[in-house]
Amino acid sequence: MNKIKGCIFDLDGVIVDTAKYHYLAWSSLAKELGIAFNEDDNERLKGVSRMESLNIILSLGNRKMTLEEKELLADKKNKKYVECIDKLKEEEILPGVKEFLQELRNEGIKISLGSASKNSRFILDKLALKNYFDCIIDGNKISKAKPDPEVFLAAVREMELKSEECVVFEDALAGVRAAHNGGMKVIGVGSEENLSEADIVIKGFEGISTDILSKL
Ligand code: B16
Ligand code: MG
Repeated sequence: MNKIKGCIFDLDGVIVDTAKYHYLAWSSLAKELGIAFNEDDNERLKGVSRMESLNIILSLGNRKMTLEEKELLADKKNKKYVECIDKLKEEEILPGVKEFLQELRNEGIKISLGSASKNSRFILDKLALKNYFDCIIDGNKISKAKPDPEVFLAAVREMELKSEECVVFEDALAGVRAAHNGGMKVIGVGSEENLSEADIVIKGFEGISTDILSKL
């Protein structure tokens, strides 16, 4: 196998736990709409785009809306979410992530973001992590949701590498499938149970060094 020359990171659930802030914002909107929405429902929104998340919530309440109404609601949710992430602190970077990114930089391995979030740059700024990234591919640059490989293929292209030279770090099954669909290796971040399709699964980055790349 080719030596790994590029690493692509999902954001939510891999670099920082923003799912809890998405949950706060979506539950406040769901409450306003009179739709019951709990943490289990929130699991279904991980890695899914903003509009698709809203569609899932509306379907939970058997509600139909026009595109215009949905756009207003999605904007409202995002305002609430941005209020929450405006307070994000560097301490919220998941354990071991910064050290791992630094090790990749030291070894000359390229780093890209591959996230569905349109707030990615804002979040990386808040966490003071932007300088680690050679490129940022996010929801503003892509239109197809994971498991479509569009987001990761764009990252590979921007890093000027080949898919087989890259590995994706993902916490969502749709993301694992997207990476495989694009011909990349995947390291799942989370539980073996949810991510068994990944090439390797790690619980998190604590104690993980770049040696893991040679195990792929
Ligand atoms: P935004 P990821 C995803 O981030 C989240 O997991 C998902 O819950 C969210 O709906 C999506 O970003 C869009 O986020 O509303 O900020 O554009 O896991 O792909 O990094
Ligand atoms: Mg994620």
